[in-house]
Amino acid sequence: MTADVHNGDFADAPVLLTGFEPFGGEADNPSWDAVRRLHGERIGGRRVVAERLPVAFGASLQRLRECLDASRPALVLCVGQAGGRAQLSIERVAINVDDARIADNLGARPIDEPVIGDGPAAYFSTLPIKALRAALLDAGLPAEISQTAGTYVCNHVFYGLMHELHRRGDARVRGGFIHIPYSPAQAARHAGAPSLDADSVVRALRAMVETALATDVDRRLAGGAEH
Ligand code: PCA
Repeated sequence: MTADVHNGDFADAPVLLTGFEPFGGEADNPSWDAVRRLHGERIGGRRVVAERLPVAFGASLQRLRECLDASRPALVLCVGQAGGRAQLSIERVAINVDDARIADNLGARPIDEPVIGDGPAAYFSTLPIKALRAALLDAGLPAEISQTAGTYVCNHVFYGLMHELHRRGDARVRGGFIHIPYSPAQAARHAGAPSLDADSVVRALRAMVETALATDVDRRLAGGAEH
């Protein structure tokens, strides 16, 4: 068990934002294109650190753990591309399953394996997800609560993040996962697919970081789904 990582300097702890390298034959990944633009900015009084993760089972989590050790953040938002989704998706739950439809960038294709062998079935996001959705809608940005982050590398990273924060044992440090739509340039190569431009994604991330830092208790707003 790692000791409390903050030792009293929590007030100076940064916000860690992660995005991913391209995968699945795409030239770019809009998650990295957005988070990199916030690197070094101050939001809600905290400095933003942006890092890029590989799209690979195992290696992505290894890199994330290194980023957590190096930056000792107060808040972590991991961001990934969900081609085909029409809205910013605030993920509610990470599950302990790797089940890859396509190989990752290192050629691995795990099927029905746990992310963490002795981990619990699932972790909830510790972000105030309803408050984040409300903030995005207020800002004129399309947003939804998502009940599944899938079973590919994004869910792997989300589960690993929540497991790691739980293990480190500082309940002040909150984290979660946001899926974003294709960029317009990507959607141009996928006929009919919805997209969101990078400026809107950056604005959304800023609003979510601000709101997460300012919200201790989540709001009680409907955000469920029938299927
Ligand atoms: N999206 C993938 C992995 C990397 C990314 O940006 C996913 O949704 O699992």
